[in-house]
Parts: sequence; C-alpha cells; structure tokens
Amino acid sequence: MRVASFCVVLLAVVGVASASETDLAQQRRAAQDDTVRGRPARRPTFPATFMFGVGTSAWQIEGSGGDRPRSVWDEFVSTLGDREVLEAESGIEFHERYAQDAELMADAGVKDLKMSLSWPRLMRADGTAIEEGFDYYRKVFAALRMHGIEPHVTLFHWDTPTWCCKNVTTASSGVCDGAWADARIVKDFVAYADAVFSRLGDGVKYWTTISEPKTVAEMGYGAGVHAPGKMEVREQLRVGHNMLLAHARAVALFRKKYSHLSGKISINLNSAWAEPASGSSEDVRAANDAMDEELGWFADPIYTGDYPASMRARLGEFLPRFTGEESLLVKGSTDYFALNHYTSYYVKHVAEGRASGQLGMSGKPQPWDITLTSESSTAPIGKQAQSEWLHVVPWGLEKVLLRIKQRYGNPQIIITENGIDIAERPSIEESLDDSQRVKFLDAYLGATQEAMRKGANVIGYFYWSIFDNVEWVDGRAKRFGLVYVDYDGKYGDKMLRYPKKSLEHYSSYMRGDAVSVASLGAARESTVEGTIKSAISSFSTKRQGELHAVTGMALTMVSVFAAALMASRVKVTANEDEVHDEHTTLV
Ligand code: GBH
Repeated sequence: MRVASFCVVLLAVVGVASASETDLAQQRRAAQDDTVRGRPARRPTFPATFMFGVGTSAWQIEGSGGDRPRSVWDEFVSTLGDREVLEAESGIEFHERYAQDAELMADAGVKDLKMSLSWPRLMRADGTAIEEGFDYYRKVFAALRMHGIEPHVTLFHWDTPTWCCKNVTTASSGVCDGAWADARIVKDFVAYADAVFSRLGDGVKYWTTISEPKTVAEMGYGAGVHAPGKMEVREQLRVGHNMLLAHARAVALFRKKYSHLSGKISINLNSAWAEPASGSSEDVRAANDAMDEELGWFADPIYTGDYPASMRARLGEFLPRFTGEESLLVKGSTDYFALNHYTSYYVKHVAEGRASGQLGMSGKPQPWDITLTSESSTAPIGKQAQSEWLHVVPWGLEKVLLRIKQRYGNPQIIITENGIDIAERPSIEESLDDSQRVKFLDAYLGATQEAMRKGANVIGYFYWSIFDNVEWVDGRAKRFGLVYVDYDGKYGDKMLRYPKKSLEHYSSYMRGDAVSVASLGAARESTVEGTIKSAISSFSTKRQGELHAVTGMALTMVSVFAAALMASRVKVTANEDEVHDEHTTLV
C-alpha cells in the first residue's frame, strides 16, 4: 500500500515533467544556444552517476614537511629567490593539516579528490621504497576515506626527484640534466609505479600516471620557464617521447600485475582550444595544425600509435620515432581520457618561415617555429582571468570535448582540471566573494553539458583547485582555490582556510543538486527508498501511523525537490539580464 502510493506520486511527478516536456525542451534548447554564444545555462543538469570532484597536486600543497627529499622544482625555485623558496617549503602545510583539510572538504560535499603523490617522498635513487613516505600517504588516504572522500591518484605532477638528474646545477642551462630527457628515466618511473600500486593500490578506482607531459616538455625543456629551466629544441620533443613511454610501460605493468585492483588508469593531457582567427581556409588549417599539437601530440600516439602527420611533416627528424613495439605499447594505454582544460586562443595563418609567434602559450621560441605557418593571435577571445594566459571561453571546452569524441572513438572523458584564478582583494570579504568563479563554473559546466548532449561521453569534472596553493613560479600570487588560504595570517592564524562563495556554489553540484530529470528518475527512487528504509528502521518499534507520516514526508521532499528543479530550469530562460557578444563570456 505504502509502496503503491509512493509509485503513484512518483509517476505524477514524472507525469508533470513530461507534460511540460515541450516547454522544457524549448527552454533547454534556448539555454544551450546561449551556451554556444557564450551565455551559460544557469544550473546545468547531469546524470546521477556524474562525478563532481576537486583537484590538488603534492608539490603545490604539501610543503617540505617530514624532511621531504628534494625535487627539480625545489632546485628551480632556489634560482628565483628567497620568497619562492619559502613559499615552496611551506606549501599550504597540507603535510601537517591533511586531517582538518579532509574534514573541511567533506563538509563541503567533496567525494572525489584528485591528488598527486610526491615521488621524492617515496623512492630512493637505488630503487628502494621509502616506507615513511608510504605511511604518510596511508594516513592521508585513511583520513579522506573516513570522511567518504575517494582519492583519485596521479603518480607524477612535475616534482621529479633530483636523484633522476645527472647533475644538479644552478647554471643558466637549467638545474638538472638528464631526467626526462634521458630514456633511462622510464625504468625508474616504472619501479616507482610498481611500489605505489603494491602499497597504496587497494581501493583506488582512478589513476593517472603523468600530469600534463606537454606542459613539462614545453615549459620545462623548451621555454625554460618551469623546472628544470632548459631551452632545448630537441630535448623538448624527446621529453614528451620519454613521458609517453614511461606512461605506457607503467600502464602495461598495472594491467598485468595489478588487474585484481580493478582500477582505471590514464594520463592527464592538457589541451587549450585553438580557434581559427577567420573562416579562411588557411586560418582553418593553421588552427587545425595547432590542435594537432595541443591535443594530438600526446593523444594521437595513445589512440593511433603515432604522432600527428602534420607534426611529422613540420618537425621532421626533430620528432622522435616509435619502434613497432613501442607504438603497440603506447596505443590503447588508457582506460579513459583525462583532460585538463583551461583556455582557448585564436590562430591565424602566417607565411611560411616568418612566424614570430608560437603555439605553446609561453611567449618563448618553440621548436616548430622553424617551419611554423601559424601563430596565436592577440585578438581577445574571452575575458582575461588573473593569469594572462587564461581567457574565459566556455565554448572552447565544448569544442575540445567534441574533437576528442570525434577523433578518438568517443572515449569516456573525465575533465580532470578546469579552473580560474582571481587576484586577492583588499579585504577578506571581497576575496571570498568570488562571483566570477561562480559564473565560470556554471558556464564551463554548461559547455560540458552541451558537449554531452551532442554525444561526448563525459563522466566527471574536477575543479582546479579546492585550495589556493603554490602556483609554481607564481607562488602565492595566483589564487585558483574554492577555499582562500591566509598564508601570512592577515585575518587570524597563519594558513587558516576560508571558504569562498564558489565553494558553497560548487557544493550544490557535488551534493547532487544538479542531477537531470531524466536520470533523476532512478536516482530519486533509490534516494527516497533509502530515506524511507532508514526512517523505517529507526522508527521500527513505533506505530504504523508514524511510518505513514515518515513516508509522506519523504514524498513531499521529492515533490518539492522536483518543483525546485523545474523552477531552476525556468530560471534558465528568465535570466535575460546579461547580454553578451558572440565569442565573449559573461565572466
Ligand atoms: C595546470 O596546468 C597545472 O596542472 C596546475 O598544476 C596549475 O596549478 C594550473 O594549471 C594553473 O596554472 O605562462 O603564458 O606560458 C594548466 C596548463 C600550461 C597553463 C602552461 C599555463 C603556461 C602559459 N598550463 N600554461 S604561459
């Protein structure tokens, strides 16, 4: 009887939804058109299984606590100045504060945390494991899991142990020779991966091997503005090659020796969107070549077994070759596509040999300048964030997702990083009032939803970053967090964390308030059933009448939720107050 009346009400709710289906469909189309034009849907909706997570990386948050052995990033910042050294040594003191941080995240509704492990904490040069380091991560995982947070583990996010270097120097040629430029690093990386899988592998569902091989190669070995500070045309491409091989061999090991862990593994590939500066066929081709480098440099080998033909044509013998065995090893070496995406830029064709610009956004010479026939345009493509390189272009994310779908066989995609930095303001109230980030989130999630509607198989989204943290060479100056970190103790104790407005906003996604009507049918049913069951068990000794009351209450909650959901959809079109030009955004 109870179950029957529950079904009737549920059907009624679904009925109301389908009765106004035409209206909703119209609103949705209007909202989606808006997204394409740069105006986002207010509160995009997602399948019940969609993961909403947040990201961090070891070197940016942990600090050097626990006598952490040094990485190339510690060496690199020591060439920059005392301030940089201090910032790196402190991080945000996550090494000491992880337990409270886990609690804070749990309170905000975080269930999925992307984090990296510090390779220097875990392995010695002789290939033996540092057990104290593993104990530390066991404690971190335990604290997270106690709060219902699942760690998504990245093995390497840029902090190469200095023992991988042939020499450590502060000479102008960079702080470290060898390392990723030397193929011997592959076996060290695989030994490290082996030690991690065997000691920490239990229960980890999602892994990535290397975060952004492109950034390390371009910024660290090409432009020289990241550790290890090298500017070597050939090395840059060699580094990318070695990273692909290290990744692929670690994955082969994982699949062979650790299949019982049932985890999924990938590599974090960053790609901006390169938009043709005009509709001319030359600009279109130039932008397509740019995308071959943004995305294809690493994704093509993984999905096809070789580099893009356009890169081979331009770079010739500069670009390393895979042996037949390596090509087979690299091809198919991911279980899902882990995409880091932040921004977009225009690309225009320039006459051969005269290109002064570059495709990496570094402003420094790139190897492909040699024969490059395109350059990034300075035309504004979207509002600039705190960082000069970051322009807010939600539709660029949609285009990257659809390119992945089209070119690589519609893989499952997790957006493993996406975020915006906003400068600190004069008062804490202003710094916490980050409406721009709130809009950014809705806009990029709206673009994600639009790509999904067009068939992209996106299963998760991770905002970068949960905390303000050490932004590499920019240190504490750039703030990407949903949580403000008071490094100097301006407003209380040093290093205290203060939630920004965006955390509260993103919490509603993480808690499941953005689940779509279609998929909510099932999700809501199980939630309601769960609510009723737990209510029944706790009320089990009470009278039947009270049980009916509890059931009624749960059903009311369902209807209210559904009504609220629909109301929020109506708001999508009601929101006419913001007008935006094509190719610009509200943020
Ligand atoms: C991410 O990379 C990193 O994974 C993360 O650690 C970092 O905190 C986050 O970015 C925010 O920066 O200086 O003009 O040459 C994103 C990809 C590639 C974006 C390199 C910045 C340098 C632009 N990054 N790019 S420029």
